[in-house]
Amino acid sequence: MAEKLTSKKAMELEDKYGAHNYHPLPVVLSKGDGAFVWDVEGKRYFDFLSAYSAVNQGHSHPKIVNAMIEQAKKLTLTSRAFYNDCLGVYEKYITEYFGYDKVLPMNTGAEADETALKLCRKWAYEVKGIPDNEAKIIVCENNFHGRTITIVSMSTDPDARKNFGPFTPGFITIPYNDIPALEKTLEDENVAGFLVEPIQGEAGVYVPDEGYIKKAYDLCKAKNVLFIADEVQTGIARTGKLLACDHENVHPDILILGKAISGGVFPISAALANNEIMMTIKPGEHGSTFGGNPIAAKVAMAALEVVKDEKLAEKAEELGQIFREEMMKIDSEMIELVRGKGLLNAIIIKPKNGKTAWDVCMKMKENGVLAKPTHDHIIRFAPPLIITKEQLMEAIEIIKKSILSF
Ligand code: IF1
Repeated sequence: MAEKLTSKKAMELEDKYGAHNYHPLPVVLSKGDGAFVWDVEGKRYFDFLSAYSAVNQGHSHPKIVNAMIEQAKKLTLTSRAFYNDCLGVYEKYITEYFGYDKVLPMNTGAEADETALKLCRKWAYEVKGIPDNEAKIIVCENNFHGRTITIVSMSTDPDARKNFGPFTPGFITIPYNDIPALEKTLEDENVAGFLVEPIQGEAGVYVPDEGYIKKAYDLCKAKNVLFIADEVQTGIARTGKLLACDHENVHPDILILGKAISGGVFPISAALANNEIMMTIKPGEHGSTFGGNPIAAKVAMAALEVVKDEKLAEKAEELGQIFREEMMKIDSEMIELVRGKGLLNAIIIKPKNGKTAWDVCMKMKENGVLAKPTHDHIIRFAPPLIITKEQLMEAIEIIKKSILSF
């Protein structure tokens, strides 16, 4: 009988045989259902990370899992060398769902961001008429768009860039939430696009001023520059609307989706755009082995259906307000700031007696809530959007107790 895998053994295996490209919280999960996950020893936790907002529909949502199982038994992968009976149906579904002419299906968020960058450059040369190899794309400081070398070429995070050079040229960095800086940079005739997160997730749930996204969009349109929204983390109902851009009625020229487009069941991402942009890519100019595979097509349709059927955006809006109100009531000098939108929230922790955000997360883990610090002093809270009000209140009590224990 193979020895039962303990948490300790599981962590040892990862340490010995896996790359050390993460420093996980010391908890080994083996089961997920709805807002909960269980560790190997059977202890239950509220999941307040949702795999960085990929599990918005809750762990192992039956409708999504069944869609995957049914399709997997029938046809898993054809590649795009041939047609199949799932992709076109999915493409119609998702383009009507978000209001675009076409979709380019990929797998990870980074691939969808790379696709958006390629579409923007292609459009720059073949539609806007920017001189060859002169196209520039504006990005924001403290952005996060993935881990490929071109994407970290846009990053301002030293840890993301150190010893990964040389970097891809053609990017201009401006401060986030700074309209004058954007206006000035748009004077450059060779600017083709502006790539921005409607809320900067990794930077610590940095919510820009009201109206920032709309003003940025308008400035881009006035200069025939593409407004490209990376909604990999903020999309799919997380911030209280289907898309974070919906809070300001902005319809991005290129929309980048990932994570919860699959409910965390399968790696699925997409770039959506209208024909003027999308048709600049011709057969053989871009693609991916798994992009738009039959399982992804069925899983994404089921996951998006759940968002509508279970009114996850409305729930995120309502429960998010309760969460922030309750966090602001906690009488602790460790809580410097509470910020967020919908159920994408964060608290900025001020260290106390040497205790940091990591210690708060370890205490919450002990008490049954899983969350993880980003940038040392910020704790992000992003539960699955299917969490009930009662469950949220129970988790809030645990968070309060944990913080007040210092
Ligand atoms: C990690 C956080 C990081 C993203 C946005 C694209 C991607 C992401 C706005 C790329 C991915 C993940 C990646 C994961 C941790 C998490 C993350 F912001 F969500 F917390 F890293 F910053 N655009 N975010 O947030 O999508 O290729 O990963 O599918 O890399 O550590 P991906």
